[in-house]
Amino acid sequence: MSTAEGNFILSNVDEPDIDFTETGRKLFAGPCDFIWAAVEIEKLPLLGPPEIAFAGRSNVGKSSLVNALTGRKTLARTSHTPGRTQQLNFFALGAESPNEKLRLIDMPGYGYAAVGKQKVAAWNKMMRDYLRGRATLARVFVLVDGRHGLKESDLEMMDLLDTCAVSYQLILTKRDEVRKADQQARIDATLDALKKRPAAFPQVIFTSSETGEDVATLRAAVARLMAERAQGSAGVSKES
Ligand SMILES: Nc1nc2c(ncn2[C@@H]2O[C@H](COP(=O)(O)OP(=O)(O)OP(=O)(O)O)[C@@H](O)[C@H]2O)c(=O)[nH]1
Ligand SMILES: [Mg+2]
Repeated sequence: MSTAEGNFILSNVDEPDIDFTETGRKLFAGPCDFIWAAVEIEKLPLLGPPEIAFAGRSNVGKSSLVNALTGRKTLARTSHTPGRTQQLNFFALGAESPNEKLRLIDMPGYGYAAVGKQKVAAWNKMMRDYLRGRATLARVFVLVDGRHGLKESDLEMMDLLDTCAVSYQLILTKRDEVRKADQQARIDATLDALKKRPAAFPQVIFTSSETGEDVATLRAAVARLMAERAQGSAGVSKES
């Protein structure tokens, strides 16, 4: 599936049975560095490799999941207090250019009012502008607290992504806090809510950044996405 350097071999990418777990492991096992923080939409980094962004309500576990994916504890700053992440934080996987393979973007949370209306409005605008207009954005992972399921503000985010035709996938978080007996029902209810949403990827992953449960599944989903994109652009260049 992949070489030792983590480069993708593109044959058979369309086969649903291919297991991307090992490719995903290798993709995230390399160096990963914080490269950029943006508080204004005018000051984003130049376009580079594909980007995946982590969005979700405040305190849902976005920064924790970036750390879990990359196997680090303190790459992204986390906190018990909502409103920790206050800018778009860019992390480069595979070190900086020219070896950069993928960027992870840890976003501020939505649905949190205690920082003041003006600041929330500014964050929301920046997030929306980024999500709507970033050419290299491959997928947005919308994180939802697995203990509570979808909230109104999540539906609003999904509306925005559907309207802008930005591909997104739902991740339920804090699986370790949800009784085993209730986990499948939570996944099913979330899948149900996705049915009529055109830009939603029809798979829900239920992760725990505490225990690492299903983090490998998410790595594999990202690896598959990368391989599909690489195959897509190879196809385009072949035709032109
Ligand atoms: N039990 C459990 N706690 C988690 C998990 N993921 C995150 N947390 C906790 O949830 C709190 C918020 O985590 P963050 O990763 O900072 O959340 P965030 O979505 O980045 O929050 P903002 O930056 O404020 O929007 C912290 O206390 C984490 O330890 C998880 O999988 N299980
Ligand atoms: Mg955060």
